[in-house]
Amino acid sequence: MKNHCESPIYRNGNSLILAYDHGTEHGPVDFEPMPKSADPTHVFKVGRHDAVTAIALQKGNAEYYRNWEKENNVEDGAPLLVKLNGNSNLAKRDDYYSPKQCSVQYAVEELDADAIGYTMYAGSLHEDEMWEDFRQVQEKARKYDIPVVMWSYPRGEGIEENEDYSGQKDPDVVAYGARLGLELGADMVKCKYPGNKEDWEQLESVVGDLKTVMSGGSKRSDEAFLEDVASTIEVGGNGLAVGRNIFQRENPEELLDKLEKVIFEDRGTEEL
Ligand code: FBP
Repeated sequence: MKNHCESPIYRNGNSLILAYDHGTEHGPVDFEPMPKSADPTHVFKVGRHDAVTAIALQKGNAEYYRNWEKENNVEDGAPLLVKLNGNSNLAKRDDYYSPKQCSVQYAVEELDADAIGYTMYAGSLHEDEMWEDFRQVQEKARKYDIPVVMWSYPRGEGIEENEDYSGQKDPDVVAYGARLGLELGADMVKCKYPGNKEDWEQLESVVGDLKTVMSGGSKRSDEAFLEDVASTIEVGGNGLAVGRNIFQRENPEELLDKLEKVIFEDRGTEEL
């Protein structure tokens, strides 16, 4: 873990990452509730909101983003986090695996990335392979001195066989995934919200000073979503990485205004 406090992906030590890799992970179905969100430039524009400290894109959209900035003289676009690996849900595999589509070198030298992201499926039959991929990514990122964000999503056969396992938001499994972020050398870990403040507090107790952000999840009401985010901040979380709860809204700016207060200005939901 390194403290990249000067990195543009942080503001007052916290982050709001606008994740837009869903076309890879889930397919265009995620854009159906808000068809204009299928147009990457619509989401790039949403990323200009002050609350957004990074936009997370796969390689192709990252190239698109940099061109869009250049062609439109955009100077206030969100810092770029290039997501190095990803997988579609079209593939048939024996267990979870997320292959790399972009190198750290390409992300930094060609795309001018401010940070990189990597999905880790600890617990999968392919864990060994992913740890080796991550080792290379992490060591290379150190050379360029940019933050490494781990999407830490433990899942796979090994975990599912455990009779106590309650699903991908199982608090023990989520906390284990967060801890692995620390142990494997990430600078920030992105975890599923286990469902309540106490469980996030438990997670915080096992990661030292590692930055943690809550993964947005499927769309819910403004109130419910803000409550979850505020809960994580209250017990030491560092913000949010969110996709659907932003781009599936007609006017995401309204929610971003509120998230800005909660994440960066230490305001409780009762003050919004
Ligand atoms: P959401 O806020 O929409 O949940 O996005 C967060 C994210 O991590 C995305 O970066 C990614 O596309 C997706 O969730 C993957 O979620 P899962 O693997 O659980 O389907």
